[in-house]
Amino acid sequence: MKLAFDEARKGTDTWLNPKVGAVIVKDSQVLASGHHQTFGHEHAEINTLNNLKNISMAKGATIFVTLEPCSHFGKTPPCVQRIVEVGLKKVVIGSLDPNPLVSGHGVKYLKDHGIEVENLNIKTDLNQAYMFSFNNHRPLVTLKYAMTLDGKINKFSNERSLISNSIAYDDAQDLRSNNQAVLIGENTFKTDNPQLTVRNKKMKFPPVRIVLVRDVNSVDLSKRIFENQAKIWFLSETKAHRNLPDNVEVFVGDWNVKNILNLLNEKKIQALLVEGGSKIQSEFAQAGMIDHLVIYLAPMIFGNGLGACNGQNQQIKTIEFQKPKYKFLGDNIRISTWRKK
Ligand code: AOF
Ligand code: ZN
Repeated sequence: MKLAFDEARKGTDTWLNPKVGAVIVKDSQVLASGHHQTFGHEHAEINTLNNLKNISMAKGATIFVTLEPCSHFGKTPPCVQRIVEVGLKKVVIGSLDPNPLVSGHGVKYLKDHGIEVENLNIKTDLNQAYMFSFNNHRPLVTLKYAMTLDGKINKFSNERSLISNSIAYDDAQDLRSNNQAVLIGENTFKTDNPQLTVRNKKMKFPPVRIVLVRDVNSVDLSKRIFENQAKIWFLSETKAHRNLPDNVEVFVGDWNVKNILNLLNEKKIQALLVEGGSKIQSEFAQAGMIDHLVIYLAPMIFGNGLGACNGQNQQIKTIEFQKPKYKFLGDNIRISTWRKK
């Protein structure tokens, strides 16, 4: 199973699908291994069976697969059918699949067809957001900001301040690439003018760039976000009555945190990165909707400016986090922590 997990981690473009790996074993010999590589393509079990020298070798063998094999027709046919067809004798799984289309049904199908199934019930971080979003019906929320030693994220509210060094900046790109959506508020959109893209690696499924705006009709179309083809979603209070680029979608509504997370859940977004600014950060904090916090601390003080969460509400409940981890990135420090359970 350890080999199967090592395989699973090789999947780079699985996007909304879990990372899954598998290994086929007979007479204590590893006959083949494989993983799910790309969203919409073959699942781990199928790739592993295809890696056998000869498909007849599957007869009587055991497959170790990190997640319960699927039993539904999705973008690919059910893996359980193929497992039965090729005559595998036993299936050892890392854990059940939380996807309600599959959960428990995969195991039942296999058992109903005379296949021995063992569930090792392994808890891992491998598909953390995938598991979290099915179990909590909302995406896992990471809040990220760069901060000075006096707790400021900006010197003035209408001008961009440089805080992070280039190593911290690169690290934040990796963080973006681990999320399926990146969210900013209107003020950050206007003053920081970010592209919100992942620039340090090629991604088949780059994160959707979400901007909260009062009125999508007043958005300046010369902003840098429009220089890139990755999807853009505007969450606006008013309907668009203008032509927008093809990669733009507009959602109209009252965009409080609860409604934002409901929309993203409907859109199957499993991991959301909130990237500022101060007002939106405060709103997520007030709603108690921060699961993971990443802070880049820079050795400077502004002596003035906007705090990480500047809200109006006087009655916010304190959100407690676990003992933080830290890492030096040059002269900056990355602090990361998970919400206390
Ligand atoms: C497996 N092995 O390697 C993966 C599974 O649309 P589809 O056909 O690609 O199905 C996607 C769903 O299949 C996904 O939500 C999850 O429940 C399961 N993923 N299952 O047996 C795999 N990636
Ligand atoms: Zn499958």
